[in-house]
Amino acid sequence: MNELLRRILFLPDQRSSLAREIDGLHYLVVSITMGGAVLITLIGGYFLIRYRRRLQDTARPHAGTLARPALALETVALVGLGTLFLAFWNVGTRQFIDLRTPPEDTLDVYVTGKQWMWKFAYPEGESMISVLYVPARRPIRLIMTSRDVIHSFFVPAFRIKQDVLPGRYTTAWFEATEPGAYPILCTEYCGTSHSEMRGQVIALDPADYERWLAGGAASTPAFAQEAAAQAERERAEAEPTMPSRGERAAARHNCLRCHTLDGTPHIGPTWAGLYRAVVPLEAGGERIADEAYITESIMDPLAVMHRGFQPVMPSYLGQITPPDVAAIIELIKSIRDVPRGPVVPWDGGATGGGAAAPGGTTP
Ligand code: HEC
Ligand SMILES: [Cu+2]
Repeated sequence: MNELLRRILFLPDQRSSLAREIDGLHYLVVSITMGGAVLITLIGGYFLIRYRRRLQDTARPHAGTLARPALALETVALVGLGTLFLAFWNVGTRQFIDLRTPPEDTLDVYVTGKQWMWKFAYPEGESMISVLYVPARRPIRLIMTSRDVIHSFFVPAFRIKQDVLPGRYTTAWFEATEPGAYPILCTEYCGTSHSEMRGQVIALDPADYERWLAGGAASTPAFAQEAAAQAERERAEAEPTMPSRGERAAARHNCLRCHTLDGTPHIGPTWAGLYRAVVPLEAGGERIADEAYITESIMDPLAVMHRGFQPVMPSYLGQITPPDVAAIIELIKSIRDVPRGPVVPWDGGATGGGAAAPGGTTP
């Protein structure tokens, strides 16, 4: 019966000590509400036919004749619904308390959510990303917090779901009933790659778990290695790429107020097609726009002025972190094939073109 209902409702396997109980309440609520809906539809249909208006009835309404039995029926229905509500509430509360109260002898794991991955740390010192190894048939308590926004830790097979908040700890517990790999999902929309914020709980036989503790991932059974490899692939996909991080850094530092990414002229030279282009310098001579030149332009813009542009770019020395500079360089590299026209300062839309001096061109 459990198996049939589980399949009808498309629920995943029940693999924690509490999963079956939680599904039980779910089945109860779903079957009673479905039963109620069918009953009401049948009674409604019957009344529709039985009491439909016939031609000869027009002068003789039914009203008033049923007052007493109707009242009795209504009382029965109300008491019945009230009892049902109390029954749901009773079972639900008890389950909630079970879910909130971990047993005494739990194994504790610290969980940190961040855009867009799960990190796990064991009190003994191990830590890992995306993959949580636990022994099966042993209660595990998760002590969770977030480094950035609200996330939610969800393991469908265990029927646990708990919000994870920045600046606060929340807890959840489970006991995996058998070894296996169980997907973790984030169920609180947390930004662009929310849907890729995944992971795996790998429940191992206690003996295998000891082996993992001693020898690491290489000494786990094949299913565990496969699941760990998949989690690693998913994590790599969720990781933001260098150019996209560069675009965010450039926006944060207001670079994009003066520079464009699509080749259109602006206050500063466009970044489209800049990488490895030949840049004519105000002081005479020219430079190839490689990593060194780009970094110099960011740290000491007046020392390497692009010919024809105004000396308005501030120095970012001490203002910008090396990872941000690297990400911006990767962004500039990623648009080296975007076509750029003659690189001249934007004339502010003034009539006649103004003082646009000849700029550099791509070789
Ligand atoms: C106030 C406008 C302004 C801002 C803000 C600004 N720049 Fe510039 N940038 C310029 C101008 C004008 C030039 C050309 C003159 C020069 O080389 O200093 C330039 C030149 C450059 C160059 C050399 C390009 C070339 O073709 O020679 C790079 C690289 C650059 N900026 C990167 C950045 C980065 C990265 C930021 C943000 C961290 C930034 N700029 C912020 C105006 C700006
Ligand atoms: Cu999330």
